[in-house]
Amino acid sequence: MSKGKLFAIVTSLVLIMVAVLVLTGSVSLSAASSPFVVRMLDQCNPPTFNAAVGPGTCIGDGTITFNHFIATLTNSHTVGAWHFDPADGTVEEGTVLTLENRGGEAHTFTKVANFGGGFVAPLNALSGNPVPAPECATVAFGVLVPKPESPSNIFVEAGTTEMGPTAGSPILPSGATTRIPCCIHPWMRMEVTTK
Ligand SMILES: [Cu+2]
Repeated sequence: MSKGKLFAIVTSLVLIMVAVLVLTGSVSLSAASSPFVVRMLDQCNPPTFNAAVGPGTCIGDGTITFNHFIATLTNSHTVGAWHFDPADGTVEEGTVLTLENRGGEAHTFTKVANFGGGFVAPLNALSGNPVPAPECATVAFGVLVPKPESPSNIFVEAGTTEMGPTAGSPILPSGATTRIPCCIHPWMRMEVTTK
């Protein structure tokens, strides 16, 4: 083999290796840098919510007063400003969900078998979900007791971000659609499908 041919072969091998490194590097980089972001949103108005429910219930600069919130829930059984964004999504195995609470109140990200009520009885009643989902609450002496926090029942405080489950894990099994409500505001619902 001539020196020229050898040089050409070595050069092309090096180029292929560089290409492979760049490709695999960029693939893992894009997978790591594009988690599936779930936003938890509301528009609670701090002065009126904190006066009605208690100090620290609501922070931020939301514009929907407590009275308007209750009136809307009574009439419509839902308040649109309290929602997950997106409300549904399809994710690849290995995708890590990021839970961003951009609202002024706490919300939960809770896996349930079936949608139902949460652990706040008045909000269950007004939203037309009288029976709590067992993954949200147990009933003890007629009182709703929230289920403790766990990897499938994640409480996200206002203005904070938490790591959620990974698609393909038992919480978000592959080839299935998983139902996820907020156990405080049971009309807040989303569905995640893992490919
Ligand atoms: Cu909520």
